[in-house]
Amino acid sequence: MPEALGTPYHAPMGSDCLFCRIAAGEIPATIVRETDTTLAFRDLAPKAPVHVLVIPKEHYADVATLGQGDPKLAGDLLATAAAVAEDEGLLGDGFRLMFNTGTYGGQEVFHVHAHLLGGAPLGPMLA
Ligand code: D5M
Repeated sequence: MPEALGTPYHAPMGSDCLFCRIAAGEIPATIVRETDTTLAFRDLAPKAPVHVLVIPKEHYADVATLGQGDPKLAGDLLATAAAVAEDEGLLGDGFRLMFNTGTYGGQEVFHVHAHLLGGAPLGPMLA
């Protein structure tokens, strides 16, 4: 079995966390939207014509931890994702918003992030 989500193993904090460092401005990123609580920036290895990552500035390891720990902040993240989808012209044809979560979910960076993907037909999720 994988480690339980939200355990310290999955929660590098502060300067050990890549996305905390992006949120702090210590590592450059192509930022497309920022609010008081969230940040959206382009993925370094895009899997679609539009591929933006949306994070809370505060560190939560994964979406399970965020959703249970701060539902208001989870809502802020969704609102930012929707605003970016509108800015990127994705509302007409649609888009995919997904959270890889934990080991089985294929999560590689343990600071919760939504992948916003669009700009082309993405096909079925589980082909
Ligand atoms: O996805 C982690 C994602 O993070 C993956 O699509 C690459 C992206 N990534 C990694 N480093 C950076 C930087 N520095 N800028 C932008 N994007 C980055 P996961 O869901 O954890 O597998």
